[in-house]
Amino acid sequence: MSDYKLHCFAESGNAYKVALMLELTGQPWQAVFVDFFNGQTRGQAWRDQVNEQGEVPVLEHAGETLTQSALILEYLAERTGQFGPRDEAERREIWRWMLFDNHKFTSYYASLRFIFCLKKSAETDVTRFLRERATAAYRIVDAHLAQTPFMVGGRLTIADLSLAGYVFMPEDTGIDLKQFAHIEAWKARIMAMPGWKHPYELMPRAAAGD
Ligand SMILES: N[C@@H](CCC(=O)N[C@@H](CS)C(=O)NCC(=O)O)C(=O)O
Repeated sequence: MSDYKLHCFAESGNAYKVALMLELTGQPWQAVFVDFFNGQTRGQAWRDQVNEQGEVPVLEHAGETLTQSALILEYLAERTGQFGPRDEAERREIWRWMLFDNHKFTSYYASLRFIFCLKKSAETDVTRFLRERATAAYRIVDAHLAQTPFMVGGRLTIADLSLAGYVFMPEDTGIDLKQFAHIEAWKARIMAMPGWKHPYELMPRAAAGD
């Protein structure tokens, strides 16, 4: 029996952060498919019974229901003893990058990808604004990674797993990701971790035609 149940869907980079953590730490886990594109997370039943914030990912474990990927990553680091901070200074540094990720790096990129690639919106001021903001956040992370192989403490931590949510997604957002050479090298280091899997391989998708 799986210890962990992760409510997720393949296209969710926020869920991928948690799925990859479970996979890299070798936890038995089970994916529960969320039909996001048909509005499941917007329904009252989902909000009443699963997550009042109306978001994926949701992790069920040992009678607890956890939401917010950064908090879930910290929970898993504490329970597995892997990829967490070694001291208080590292803990603060990890949270500093996870907050930056949630507010800017993931947030602008994921919104752009959703509107432009998945919803196939035309180019508008909104897509241009999101691309500019996402590019600025990528530039900041790229500059940090020019000095260190991983975000905090020179080794893979949950800060990297948080920032890595969307970087393996294949859709073309109109940002030339090859310009971020240090991010590309960091991605290769993450892909080399034993147990790494692509998000579309790790989490369930709606059946074709759904
Ligand atoms: N800060 C949240 C963001 C979660 C999030 O935005 N999830 C998306 C799917 S990838 C979602 O459920 N969005 C629904 C909505 O915003 O209405 C986290 O890191 O868990």
